[in-house]
Amino acid sequence: MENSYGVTLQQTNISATDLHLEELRIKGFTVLPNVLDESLLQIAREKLDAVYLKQAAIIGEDRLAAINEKDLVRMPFKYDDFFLYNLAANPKLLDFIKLVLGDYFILHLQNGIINRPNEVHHQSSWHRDLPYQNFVISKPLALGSLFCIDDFTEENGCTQVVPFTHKCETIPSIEYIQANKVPAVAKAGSVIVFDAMLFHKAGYNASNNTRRGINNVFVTPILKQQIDMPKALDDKYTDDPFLSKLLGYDSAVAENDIVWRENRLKKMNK
Ligand SMILES: O=C(O)CCC(=O)C(=O)O
Ligand SMILES: [Fe+2]
Repeated sequence: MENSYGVTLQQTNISATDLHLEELRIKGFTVLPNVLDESLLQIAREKLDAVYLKQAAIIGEDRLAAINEKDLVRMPFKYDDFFLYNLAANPKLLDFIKLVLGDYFILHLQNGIINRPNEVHHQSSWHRDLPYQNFVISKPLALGSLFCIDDFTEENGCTQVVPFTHKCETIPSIEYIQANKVPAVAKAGSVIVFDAMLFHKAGYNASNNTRRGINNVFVTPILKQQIDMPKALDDKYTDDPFLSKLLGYDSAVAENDIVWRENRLKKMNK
């Protein structure tokens, strides 16, 4: 039992979830353990590598490298719905996300990171997941959910975060970052949930094994998606109300005023 004195107001937590919420709110990140089991992780590793090869064949690895996209897998769930059902729409994860973003949020992006030994990855530059934005807001608009597909260790270049920076309008100095960054060490199968405004980066992989992660960013539907998922998916999943909401079909920008009103009539059952 921790002692304290002079305290008249203190948060009390009832469940483990309450502590995760508290960490996310104060530090800007938390680690949810045991979201994926080893059998799913094994499949995820193979499938992620396979989707990357497919994407590299489409665009060309040299051209990917030229735009800082090497070893980055964009929208893997478009190529294999394994990444939709088990990751982006994972019920255990979404139950948690809902506690923060409320009932209406959409998937903004799904990115796979393949952090190979002794190679510098583009994600190993400090950034926010809502890039170019510098503001402080009382509740998050966007949450990152980084699935650890392999163990995240200091040696293999786990994510580095600067706690509390989701509450900093201005990015702190290089000296501050150096002195205050922390490694987000986590077991494979965990999900690092973080405020998208938290300053973070991938670490340098000095081990002999690849470190894979898959980030899913969820946003309030007033923010646009990184890729227009309804268009990219060609009406797939529209027969599933839950997925069509999550994937942004229901909050897509109306083509014009008439369509907007037709949608409203439909929504209000008129
Ligand atoms: O690879 C990591 O640990 C971080 C990845 C990342 O920052 C991202 O996907 O936005
Ligand atoms: Fe990131």
